[in-house]
Amino acid sequence: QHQQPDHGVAVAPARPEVTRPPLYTVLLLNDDYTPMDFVVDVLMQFFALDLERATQVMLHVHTRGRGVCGVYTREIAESKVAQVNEYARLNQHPLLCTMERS
Ligand code: TYC
Repeated sequence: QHQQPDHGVAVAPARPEVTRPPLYTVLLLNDDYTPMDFVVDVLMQFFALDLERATQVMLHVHTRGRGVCGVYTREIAESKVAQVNEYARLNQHPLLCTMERS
């Protein structure tokens, strides 16, 4: 069997190694004024939840104060937060979306 020559260069062990980017949790915060159906609409439109899951998340936020919309890499999370907050402002609702390092 043919052998590769050993050039004596130190190499990393041949172990399949991946690096994963930091993840960020995107959250919705509760408020007293944003209509429930608007929040459900946001969760369906921007986070691809179906009606049932969007309703569950909305009710969780309503009762617990905050809730998870999804987990993304930094740029995607930043984009979701900006889009949701802009959409809420445009519709004159005080709804707040935020993110934190997972
Ligand atoms: N608390 C709001 C209401 O009673 C509903 C609501 C739910 C608002 C979730 C914001 O992120 C929110 N109309």
